Amino acid sequence: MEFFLNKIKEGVNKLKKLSGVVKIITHIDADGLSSGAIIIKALQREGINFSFSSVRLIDENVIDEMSRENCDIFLFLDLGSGSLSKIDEKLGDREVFILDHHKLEDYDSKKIFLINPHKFNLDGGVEISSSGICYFFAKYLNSKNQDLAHIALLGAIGDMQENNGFKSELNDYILQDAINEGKIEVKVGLRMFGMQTRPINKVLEYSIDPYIPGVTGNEGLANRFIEELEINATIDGRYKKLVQLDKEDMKKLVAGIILKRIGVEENPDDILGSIYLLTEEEDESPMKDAKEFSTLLNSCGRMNKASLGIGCCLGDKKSKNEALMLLNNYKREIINALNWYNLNKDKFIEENGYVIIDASNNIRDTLIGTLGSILCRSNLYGDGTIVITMAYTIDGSIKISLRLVGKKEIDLREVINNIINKVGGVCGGHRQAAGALIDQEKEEEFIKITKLELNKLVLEENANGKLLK
Ligand SMILES: [Mn+2]
Repeated sequence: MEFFLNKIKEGVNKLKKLSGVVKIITHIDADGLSSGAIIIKALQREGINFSFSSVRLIDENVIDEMSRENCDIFLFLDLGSGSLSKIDEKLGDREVFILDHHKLEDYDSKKIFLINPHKFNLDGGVEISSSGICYFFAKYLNSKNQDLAHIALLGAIGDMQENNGFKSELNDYILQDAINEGKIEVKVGLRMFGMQTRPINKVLEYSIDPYIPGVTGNEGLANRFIEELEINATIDGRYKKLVQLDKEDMKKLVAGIILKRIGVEENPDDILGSIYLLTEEEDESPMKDAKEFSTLLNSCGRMNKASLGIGCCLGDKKSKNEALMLLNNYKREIINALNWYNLNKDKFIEENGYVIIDASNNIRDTLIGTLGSILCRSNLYGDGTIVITMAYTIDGSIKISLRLVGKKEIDLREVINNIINKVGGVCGGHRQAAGALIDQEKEEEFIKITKLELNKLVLEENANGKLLK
């Protein structure tokens, strides 16, 4: 860990000695936008000139575009580690910094200043996200930037590095900074998504982790469950939000959920956990609870409004208002995507161990991963099923996304890598969520090869006794 932090310090010292215009390139997810927000604020404080853009994915076109930019210094945030040789080739004449936690291309560049935890035997999937790296970078640049620690937590949470607490010294350190700065307050409460914003019945119906047997996934049963608890759950005939329940009712609810889980779930009382509240945000806003905030950031990115997300991170009022409106549009689009899925359910390729959902022009390409994630959490497919969703992009490519139902010893990044090696295209991601971009004329070929590869994988799994169902 010390070597890793020293590497970051070294990067800061190198940047300090350089002059010229900086170009920041970030990924569009919550971690990428948090990374961008931290670095933008830090550069502003130093009076360094910069421009900024955000991308879904690094490919040759993006790097080509960058090479035409009139900039001296490039900062790649939350991406770039998989494209070292290409970046080296096209941007070798400029100063390039990569602050990223994704898996590395096996390539040794002398020119790129790469800060990546995997190089230091740290697990970038769990121990630190890119916004965490950017936070340390900013803090070493100027100790004032300690007031940005909470933004790094949004990125870490967005990248699923929080699971009933952070599981690494690095993330715990950032959390402590955020608490010391008075920006974050940690409370123990129900580990449920939407405490601040959603009506109770919806929170219960959609609660997958923790799972509530006989309630999760069923609107009628969720409503009946609330009735049976005999709590004061409504105001003016409408369901309250969880934060509006009084203490006694909250206790009844917690007890009721535990009762439902006894005998069915492994740890029935494992429903309470840390909740991270942003002290400066208003109650019941989607930016109060860090989990909801990171979801909001993801929506901004997916709706091609990255700068709004960054504005929200930096506390800009106008961005916040616009982002709230955007969130509503986003929800509407997700519902449309789910409706499309339901109408076309019988048309998808569904085999033992996987399903391929090709939405072509019917769903925005940036929503395809979200659709996959929702389908994985909805009890529609068996544990271990690989859910592949695809959609056309505006520039003639196809965006592909891989998600997994439940937890399983499978590396989706490796799976897509194998396929893309045969089909052509670019890919990246993590063990539990991976993606790719291919040309539209490769659609048929991609599906054919994916089927072959996955059938092979399922056979191997079966032979190993790890039955995919
Ligand atoms: Mn990330």
